[in-house]
Amino acid sequence: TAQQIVPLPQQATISQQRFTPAHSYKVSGLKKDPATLELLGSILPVAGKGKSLPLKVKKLKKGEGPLQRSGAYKLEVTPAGISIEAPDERGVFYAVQTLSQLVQQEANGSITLPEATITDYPDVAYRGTVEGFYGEPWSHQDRLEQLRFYGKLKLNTYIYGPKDDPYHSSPNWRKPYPEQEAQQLKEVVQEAKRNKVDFVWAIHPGKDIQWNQADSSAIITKFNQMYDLGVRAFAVFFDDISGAGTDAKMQANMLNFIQRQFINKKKDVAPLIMCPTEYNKGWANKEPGTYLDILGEQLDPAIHVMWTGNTVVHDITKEGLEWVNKRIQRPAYVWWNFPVSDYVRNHLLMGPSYGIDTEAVHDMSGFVTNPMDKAEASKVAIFGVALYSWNMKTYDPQQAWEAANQYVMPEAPEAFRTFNAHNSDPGPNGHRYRRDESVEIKPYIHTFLETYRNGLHPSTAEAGRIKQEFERIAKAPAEIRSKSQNKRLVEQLEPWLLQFELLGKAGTHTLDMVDSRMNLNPAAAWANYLRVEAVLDSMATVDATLNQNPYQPGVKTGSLVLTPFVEEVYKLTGIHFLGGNQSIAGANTDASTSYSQSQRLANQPLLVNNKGIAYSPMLEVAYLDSGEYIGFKPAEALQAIALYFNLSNNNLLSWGVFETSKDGKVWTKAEATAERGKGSINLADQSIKYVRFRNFSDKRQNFYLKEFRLEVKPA
Ligand code: LTM
Repeated sequence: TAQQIVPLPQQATISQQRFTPAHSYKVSGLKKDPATLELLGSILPVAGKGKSLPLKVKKLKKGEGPLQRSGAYKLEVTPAGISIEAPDERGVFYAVQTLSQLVQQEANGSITLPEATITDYPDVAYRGTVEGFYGEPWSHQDRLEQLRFYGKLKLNTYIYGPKDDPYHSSPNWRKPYPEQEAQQLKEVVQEAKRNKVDFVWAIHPGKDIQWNQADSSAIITKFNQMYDLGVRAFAVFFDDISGAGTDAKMQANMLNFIQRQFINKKKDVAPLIMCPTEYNKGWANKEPGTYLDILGEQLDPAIHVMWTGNTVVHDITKEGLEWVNKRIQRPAYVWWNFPVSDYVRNHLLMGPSYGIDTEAVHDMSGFVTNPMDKAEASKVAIFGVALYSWNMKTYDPQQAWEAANQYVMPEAPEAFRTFNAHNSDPGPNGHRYRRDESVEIKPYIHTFLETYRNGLHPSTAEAGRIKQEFERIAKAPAEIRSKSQNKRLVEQLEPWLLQFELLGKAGTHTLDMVDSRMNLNPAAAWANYLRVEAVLDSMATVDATLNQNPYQPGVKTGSLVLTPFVEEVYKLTGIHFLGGNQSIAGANTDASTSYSQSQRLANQPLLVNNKGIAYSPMLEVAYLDSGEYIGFKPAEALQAIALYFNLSNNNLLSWGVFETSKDGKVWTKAEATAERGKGSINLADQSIKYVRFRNFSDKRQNFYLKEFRLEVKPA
């Protein structure tokens, strides 16, 4: 049925009966487009000699309405032949993609087709992804595979802007790519063309741009180099910068210059895209006539302006878009920061793509998602975005997610679904963005816990349902590893698969422990208690040894509902058996805290362990307003040894001061030296109980919170 075609066509009549084509097909009207021909040849018998059925491709007549959009098509399938009408090559390619979903290979080797009439077109003109995250960029192979995936799902945009590509951003944006990288990008561009995806190459020059002729020319020179590699779509990003580069008038001037001197002169490049510095409402100056209004008034109307929503990482709402669209005087090009995980690197975001407004079709010019550094794992979320942006009104996040689990791991969809259902929330984070997790089991867990907290016997119905889930969890990783043909996906999931399997075991033992305790079998309960403890220990080891990045090291799974459940039931049972306050294996009981007064850093998580306390590094620009400070108060039992900082600000000590205190009232200046905002301070004075860094100037000061860490030892 039509429901089985992804993304869902706008209008489709598809018969229940299927027929076997009487002959092979003779293709006419298909202009030299090897990719579409090849795809056709792989799904249908395409004629050599003898009798044949017509497969006619026609250019759709010029007219009005959605069928004129790039990628639109009409497809008609009858036993007498197939006809495709489309306004462009992309539309023909999409018609053949749809056709490939109608064709079925039968057991006897023949193929069958249903009779079908389909009229289809995209809701949003530009749909796809922006590889725009911090951290290790996607591999070459990952990119090629993504583009094939986009082609199948009728996504037409891939914006290339990995923050850690030095030739996209500082320090090397002015330089050409070295030979090997250039060659690989050329291959990526070719794969994009085959899949009718616009490869958009983005430059991120704002960290050190000079507003002069030399740098304007440097951008155009670089764009020309990329043009020579085959690139036909371009973007300029001004996100996450501070200083001179943030000036709206200068940005608009420069972009208009690029529009005139490059975009307009080349006849074959797509509209220019820019990402503003104030790319979300939370950071936007709301005063009339400021940054966004300046862009709105001065920027050539042909240039697209990106927008992440009400905050950096946020749902996308119609109201939010209406707000910004008025200011930028054009529909925003949405940059959705999901399922990107560069700010929560110990989590995977495998849940549904929800929180994107299905009423907002007229309020956006494009919709791209910023994915995880794990390209294959990101396909679940990207699948949702493909369905949403093609046919918005019919988009149902849950249904799309169910279909994605099938589509991305057809060999083990149930196991994959189980894994994804419990790996979706990013955990507490500086953006305060949270996702639902473990939705189906959550009510049972709540009831169970309420009962158990009161020392009562949870009902067998609840306990049984929960145990069944943990058993499923324990089995899912092995099934995924053995059945999935997608080795790259399994590799990207592996640390979390390992942790998930352990969680399944810990949970199963937990239920056995409670059961034996309630059935007055303390010996068995105790044995299970020790089993839970052992598995929690293993989980702590995995967390402390795998995925040890400096940002959010470790491996979290089921972190919203299931892991806290196991930990609490283990703890309650420990109290029952052992009395007192049992600490959870591997968990940190350190009472060190931050001692900060800063609006910007209020939600920034801390990394605390027995060696010290640190701010989780921040990716975007940080600031302290006049008088604000960031600092730490180590736990009573600990003594501060040294403070390490890397705030990436050349004049750090001209506006900020490091201070220590015994009581949090009287502060003493700590002598510090800093090179480009980086340094350390020795604190080997036993009486120091507080350390902080304070902005003593009379205005806001920007910096990057790359490192701010207090080393401690037992007092
Ligand atoms: O979102 C934008 C426009 N810029 C950056 C991204 O590079 C980053 O991946 C996300 C999520 O951390 N946040 C940003 O600020």
